[in-house]
Amino acid sequence: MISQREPTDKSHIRDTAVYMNIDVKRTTYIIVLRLSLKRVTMQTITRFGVSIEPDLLEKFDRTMKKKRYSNRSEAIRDIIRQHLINEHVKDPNANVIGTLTMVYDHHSGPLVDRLLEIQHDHYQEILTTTHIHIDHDTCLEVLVLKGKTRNIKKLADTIKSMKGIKHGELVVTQQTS
Ligand code: NI
Repeated sequence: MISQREPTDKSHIRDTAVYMNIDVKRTTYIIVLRLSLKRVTMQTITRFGVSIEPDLLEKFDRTMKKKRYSNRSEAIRDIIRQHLINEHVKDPNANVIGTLTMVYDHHSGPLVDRLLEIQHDHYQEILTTTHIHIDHDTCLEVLVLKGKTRNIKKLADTIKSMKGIKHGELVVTQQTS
């Protein structure tokens, strides 16, 4: 059984009024429920049970504590969200947003010119760029990207495979939840 926190916002209870008018002779019951809009729109939490081998659960709990989760529910919710995002961004036509982080030596032949050229070719996908000079030779550059998975991955792969790029990492998420 998974322990789960109740929603902490209890303000809807304050706004809930119940009026009862009971006419016993007529045996009619009129019940008026006035619920606040907040109560109606508040997302409910569903509890569910999970069957799991003890040793697997033990490993999960160890990892969960290492990652600073205070309870299993929060950890499981994050894993589910991550899984859904991973599935979403797999679709070549999905709208994604993310970053490409790269490290390179700016002395590496025509790399800088080529990088600029590629970025101008993809101005529609690149929202912004940040360049930091790490030391005399090395640069860290971050591109903030937005567009279809297909185009973003193609751009990232083109840059990452260029001679002189020491490290490149693409991180994407879905544009809206
Ligand atoms: Ni630099």
